[in-house]
Amino acid sequence: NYRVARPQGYRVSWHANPAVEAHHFGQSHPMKPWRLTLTKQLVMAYGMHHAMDLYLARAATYEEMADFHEADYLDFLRQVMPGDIDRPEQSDNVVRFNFGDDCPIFDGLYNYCSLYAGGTVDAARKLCNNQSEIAINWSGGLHHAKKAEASGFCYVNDIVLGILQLLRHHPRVMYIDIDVHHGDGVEQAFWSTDRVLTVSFHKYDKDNFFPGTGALDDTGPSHPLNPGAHHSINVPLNDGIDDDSYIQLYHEVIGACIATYRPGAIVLQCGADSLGCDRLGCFNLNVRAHGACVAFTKTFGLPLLVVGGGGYTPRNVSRAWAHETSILLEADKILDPTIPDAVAFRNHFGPDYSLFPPLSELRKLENKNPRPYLAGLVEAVHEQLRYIQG
Ligand code: ZLV
Ligand code: CA
Ligand code: ZN
Repeated sequence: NYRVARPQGYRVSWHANPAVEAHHFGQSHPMKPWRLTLTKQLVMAYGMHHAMDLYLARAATYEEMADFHEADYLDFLRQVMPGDIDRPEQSDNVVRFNFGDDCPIFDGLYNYCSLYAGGTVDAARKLCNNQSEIAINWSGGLHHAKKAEASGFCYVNDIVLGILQLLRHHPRVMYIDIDVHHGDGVEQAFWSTDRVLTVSFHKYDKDNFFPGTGALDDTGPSHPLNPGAHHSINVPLNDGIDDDSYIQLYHEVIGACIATYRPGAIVLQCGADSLGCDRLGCFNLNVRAHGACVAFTKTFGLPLLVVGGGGYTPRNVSRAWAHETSILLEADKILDPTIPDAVAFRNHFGPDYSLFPPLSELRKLENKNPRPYLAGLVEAVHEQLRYIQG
């Protein structure tokens, strides 16, 4: 038992393939795979790579992706070319599979998808073999992809593929999603099973915020013969939620869910678009509060698969994910909050050069989540948990 041999903390593995970082969604598209380069530079400048097992992610195979995705869809994804978006003979499939402005067809698309998916599948397998206790893939977390449809910048649902691996070893897996958007693709994939409990915190506005699902009462198919009933937990929020409210809500909801459901493993999607100052988000969290969710999740000591997700202000995405890497390594207390002189692209972190810039003060945002509203959410979750067995 290496917990004795390594009193320092858990065995942490890092799964990445640098080829992912070089892909481009297009000039004006908010998704920038380059944010992964920035994250890696910070992690290395702090020397954190010395404290983890580093794995070069393989590309997921077609067959591995077909564990969730339909062959028709994967065939299209594999052969499609950038110009096809305007080719009449492809237009049926472009529409059917939802390619377009949110999900553009760019150079190397299939390579990009299979690499980020491979990282998550590898990470899940390391956890199953006991070769890792906490496995990280910041390039994964693409929670909107459906079995035969691209959606919201996501093409292959690496999270679903990772959970399917974990389900080979664990009777129950819990999925937690702190991206500002609803984790609809993961929720839908496991809508009919009681072996996965999905919990998403997100901005909810049916008509004006993507994807428009994830209301408090969307709790799973309610038919009494369906085991998946009640196994989707949604925590719908309004603009401007602040650090203290979010952390308290997270502790209450996640603490209660884990106590009731008793999962064998946890998958945590750490979308960084829930930070203040995100280009697409509307919450008001600082890096430390986002990290506090990761820290709390880790306290349960369960096998933990950590993935990225959204995050559209690259300098802050990389700060959050570097900080969260340090939390998982139990090195957060010893990192200098001033970003090391030697970091590549250091100019991106000015003028403060801090890991913890005052994001919540940079853009004045009213917190439209009054205390009684949040208390009502917690109460509703407790009520829902009465239907769930661990
Ligand atoms: O962070 O998009 O609102 C995980 C994640 O959760 C929409 N899409 C849909 C509904 C109508 N469309 C808008 C089409 C716009 C296409 C291009 C943008 C371009 C520039 C700036 C912002 C956007 C954009 N798109 C903002 N929000 C959207 C959403 C998709 C959000 C996906 C979040 C993904 C990675
Ligand atoms: Ca979410
Ligand atoms: Zn998002």
